[in-house]
Amino acid sequence: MSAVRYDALVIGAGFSGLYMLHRLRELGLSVIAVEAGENVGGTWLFNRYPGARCDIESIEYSYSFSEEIQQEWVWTETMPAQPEIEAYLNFVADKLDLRRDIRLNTRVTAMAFDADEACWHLDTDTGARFTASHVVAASGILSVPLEPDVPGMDSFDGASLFTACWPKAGFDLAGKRVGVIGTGSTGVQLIPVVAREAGQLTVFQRSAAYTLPWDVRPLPAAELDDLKAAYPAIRAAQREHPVGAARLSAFSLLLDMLARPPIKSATREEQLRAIDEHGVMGALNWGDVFFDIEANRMAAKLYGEAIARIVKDPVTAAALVPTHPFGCKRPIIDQGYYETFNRDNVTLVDLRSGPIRAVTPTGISTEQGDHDLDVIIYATGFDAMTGALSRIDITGRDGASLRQVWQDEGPTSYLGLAVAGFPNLFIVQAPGSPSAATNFVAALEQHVEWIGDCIAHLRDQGHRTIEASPEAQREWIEHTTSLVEPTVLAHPSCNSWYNGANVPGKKRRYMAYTAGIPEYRRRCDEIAATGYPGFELA
Ligand code: N01
Repeated sequence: MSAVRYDALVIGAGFSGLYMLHRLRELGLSVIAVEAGENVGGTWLFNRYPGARCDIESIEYSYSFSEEIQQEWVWTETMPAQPEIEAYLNFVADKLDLRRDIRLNTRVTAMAFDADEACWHLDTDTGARFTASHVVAASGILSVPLEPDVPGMDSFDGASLFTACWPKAGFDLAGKRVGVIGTGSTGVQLIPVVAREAGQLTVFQRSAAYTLPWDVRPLPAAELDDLKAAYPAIRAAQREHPVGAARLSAFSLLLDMLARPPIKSATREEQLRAIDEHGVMGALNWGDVFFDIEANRMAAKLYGEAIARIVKDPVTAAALVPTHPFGCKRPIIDQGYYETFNRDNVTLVDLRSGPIRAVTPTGISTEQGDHDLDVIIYATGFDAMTGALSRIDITGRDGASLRQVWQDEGPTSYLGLAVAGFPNLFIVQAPGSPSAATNFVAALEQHVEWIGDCIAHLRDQGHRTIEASPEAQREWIEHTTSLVEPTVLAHPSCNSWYNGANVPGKKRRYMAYTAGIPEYRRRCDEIAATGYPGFELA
């Protein structure tokens, strides 16, 4: 098939891709979005598992660029569940008439930069080929599920379900013996819901979670109307907030902790009063937990005491206490997670006392014993930040392979937006961007707008290419790394997808920019206003 040439091609039609397509179209460019899925929605299309929900308030986890959209769309809960976000993104796609420029069920498999023509040639799994002067990868930071490497997975006679590609029609778990592997954000959301439905639930936990209880409530129409009327102030506050969410969220909770007194100078009575009054939240709510590993361990111990007040079986309660520092993995909020372990039909298997040996035809065999199951649910995480683009064969200038660069140098970029050696390729929320440490929607809007302005500038000034310089890239990564060095995030016991530790062989580096979106925006804007230093424009 012959290639069609566009001014720009967007990879992905999730939250980032939809807005990028709209923005570029508004600039008068010919643009197409190519999406592997059967519909728009990205992560909010695939992660349809029971209990899937956002942990940021709907009125902040939504596009701010269109007054019409934010006034028309009706959120029904304070924190939106997956079906509502999927419906919202479909509404946006229709409202902005985006579908005519989206090619669904089409996965980009390879792309190569043509230096003579200053463009990218792209191949897809349908055989359709495209050529575009600019490519914007809006392929998501958590879009490639990580299948665990457990021997015998294929031998299981029951049903194997993966949270990140949950069946569209749902799955009836009623009365079944269900095993869940994984207790990250996904597992913690899923487990209470499955426990209510399944006959028997066995949770296989390798790392215990820190998770804070949270009430999600319906948003009455009158309250939503008030919020909509207050949108100018809400969006302005959000814009100035380091995590891009000024109202309460999992992230803002952590930020608020920084202003609290240190646990190290709290008396035992003060510590106990904290968990008397605020439960598990009170255990962690101290100003020194992010900077002092000893303080962090004290908080973890207190956290264990708070769990023991909820979970009745003392062995289960002890097994639920995390052994990694608080803050290393993403903050989690839950609806009734610990209470779930008081149910008669729920059993916790602490894999720290004996790991999984294999999946067998009848269930899961661990070093502690065997468990017969009808269904196994894998909630085992993602190859985050670099996973999606590493699975495309991307060849930049002089034959450079992006997959190889990230393998050799670790997850690198300039400004979390572009990688040296890959001209005219922008990445929405690449490693080194605020992304994973913030409200993703606020972060992506800033990126989409900056990228759109940059491409318009190139067009207006007659530049054919833009490319990050290796020096600027090195300095940027040194800067982002230095930001986490004084914190527990840099502690060797901190293992998470944020630093690639969950993927065997992935070079370890903390991948998010942690100085907050306003400071990040200031830096990006300054670069744009001063002729794009750190980039070569040709
Ligand atoms: O993935 P995770 P997730 N045997 O990597 C375990 C976003 N999100 O999908 O920690 C046994 O956090 C693994 O154990 P360990 C959010 O950004 C947001 O839960 O490696 N266990 C861990 O317990 C989040 O951070 C929302 O020891 C195995 C779990 O699987 C990100 O997505 C909701 C294993 C993976 O946890 C990812 O969360 C959901 C094995 N072989 C997700 N392999 C909200 O907005 C892995 N594990 C609320």
